Amino acid sequence: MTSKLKGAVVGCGFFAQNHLAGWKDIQDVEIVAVCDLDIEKAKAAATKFGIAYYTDDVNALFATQTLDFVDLPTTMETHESLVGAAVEQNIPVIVQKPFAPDFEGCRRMVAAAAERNVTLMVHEDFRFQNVFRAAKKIIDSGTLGKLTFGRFSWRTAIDVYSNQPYLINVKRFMIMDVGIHLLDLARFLFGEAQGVFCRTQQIKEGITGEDAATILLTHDNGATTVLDFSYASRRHPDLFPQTLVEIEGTLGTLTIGPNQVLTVHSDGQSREEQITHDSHSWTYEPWTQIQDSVVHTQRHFVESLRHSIEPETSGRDSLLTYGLLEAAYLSASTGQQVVPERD
Ligand code: NAD
Ligand code: 89V
Repeated sequence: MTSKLKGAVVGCGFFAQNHLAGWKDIQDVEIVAVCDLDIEKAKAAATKFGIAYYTDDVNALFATQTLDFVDLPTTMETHESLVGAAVEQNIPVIVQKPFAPDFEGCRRMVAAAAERNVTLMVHEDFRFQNVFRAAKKIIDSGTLGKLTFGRFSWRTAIDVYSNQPYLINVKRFMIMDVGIHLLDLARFLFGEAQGVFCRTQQIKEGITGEDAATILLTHDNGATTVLDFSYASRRHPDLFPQTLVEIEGTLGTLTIGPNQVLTVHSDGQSREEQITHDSHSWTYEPWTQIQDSVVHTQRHFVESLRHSIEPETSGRDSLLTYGLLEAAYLSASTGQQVVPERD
């Protein structure tokens, strides 16, 4: 029997509630401490999740607790200093997306972790949804042949601003908040991309950044993917938070339709399966799919620590995703296709 990994959660806001609940579902992890600048939030989390230690000071946390890892479900402008503080103590880190407000910040965190050989993973959860793990297996089996085209579509009018009011005032909004998930998915399923074209739109009045975007990627393997996503799409039913997908290859097609119905057409035959998310006692609609993927992401982090392997969405790997994001913003502002930076 190996002993439980002892972790701390820094940041006890809106999305951290899912992290805290998720860690409870992982048998070989114990969250021993929580921290939030707002001591009331830290105290509430400690009470709700039965955690002995809470504080509003991350330095006190590191000074008093023996930790195997730290989880940072805070907003991006806090990541560099918090990651830096953990890495300085040689404590492995999992940090929420977006990784940092700019590419340089991402690079500095990756360099700091590499210098001390400390595991750094970005909590990028879409690729850990059951339906995308199933799609990846089918692609890797060769059933679709060589991939030629993909479309990833995420469109909703959910009121994101009530739970995450800071999104009203961010300059880089939709690509940072949701596009980043689709860029990671495109890399996960199609591999790296060498060309990025992007158009952004601001549809809702009174916000600072874009709330819709369309990105076209040219992949190294010759495939084209289109990523379209919007917080201003008034559809019925509203499928939040589902991603609809079409993937074409030389031998067949794969689609992910509403309610995670995955269909494969290949070799003159069609098969259809609903790939549901796992159920947990604490999840609720419409967030269940995302909440379930939080647990899968956390498990992957724990397995990476247990087996001393680099996580799929390590800080280093995530630089490739953030290179695409930077290229998308540059393309949107110049109207030109952009070659992404790769390191
Ligand atoms: P939030 O503002 O509700 O919570 C952040 C908390 O961190 C706040 O309570 C704040 O006081 C605390 N904090 C900030 N700096 C701190 C510090 N130095 N020490 C201790 N506590 C500190 O934010 P949120 O809406 O929960 O979002 C957090 C992150 O989660 C964002 O980056 C967001 O994009 C991401 N998110 C991801 C998903 C997903 O599906 N993966 C969904 C929603 C949000
Ligand atoms: O931050 C996020 O990832 C969220 C989402 C709704 C996509 O979970 O905004």
